[in-house]
Amino acid sequence: MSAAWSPVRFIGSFTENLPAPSLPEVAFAGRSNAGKSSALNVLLGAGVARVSSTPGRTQAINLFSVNERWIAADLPGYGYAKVSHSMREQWRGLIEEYLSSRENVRLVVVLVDGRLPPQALDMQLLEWLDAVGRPSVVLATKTDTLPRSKRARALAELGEGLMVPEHRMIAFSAREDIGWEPLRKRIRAAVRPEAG
Ligand SMILES: Nc1nc2c(ncn2[C@@H]2O[C@H](COP(=O)(O)OP(=O)(O)OP(=O)(O)O)[C@@H](O)[C@H]2O)c(=O)[nH]1
Ligand SMILES: [Mg+2]
Repeated sequence: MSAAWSPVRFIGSFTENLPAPSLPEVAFAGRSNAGKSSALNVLLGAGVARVSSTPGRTQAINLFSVNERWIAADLPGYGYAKVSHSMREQWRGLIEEYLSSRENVRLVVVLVDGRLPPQALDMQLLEWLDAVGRPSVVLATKTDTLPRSKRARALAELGEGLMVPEHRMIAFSAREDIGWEPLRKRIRAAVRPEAG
């Protein structure tokens, strides 16, 4: 697929005391079931999604070194209805602390289910990222399920609903080669040494 993106090395699973910021970092966030594991599979290989779905690690921030050049941070999924209030608060604390204070985060990839109308929780996260000055892109997943003729319009409408400009929206599918190169390109640009 892309030799420059391997090897991928699991650094660890953290709810506190993250390793000191070093390489440029790209964070992946999204509602539960948005398609994060599937997208990480495409991008970085199956091992990443496997680690991230191991019980006990799903509520933590999982860090992976990619070719020792940048770090992928897999953030716990949000919006899962069965999670207790205190868990939700814990999640918010962990994520907010991470996203607001970790200085090496160059880009946040927010995955949203491209089949659904704009979701309040996604909007809140995106608005909050803007407010704290964190660059973000929206990865609209599962695009393969939409008729080809409707994809462009659907992406535009989702962007309008989320109030995210077109240049920060990427249509994506983990099943078909849709959006893979645009996503990689975006990440490459974000982690370039001179970009920081
Ligand atoms: N058609 C289609 N289905 C997808 C795609 N990506 C994910 N899915 C499906 O959507 C469901 C959730 O995908 P995951 O990748 O497990 O999503 P997740 O965000 O990691 O979900 P959790 O970790 O369980 O919160 C699964 O049934 C996937 O098969 C895609 O690009 N196209
Ligand atoms: Mg997952």
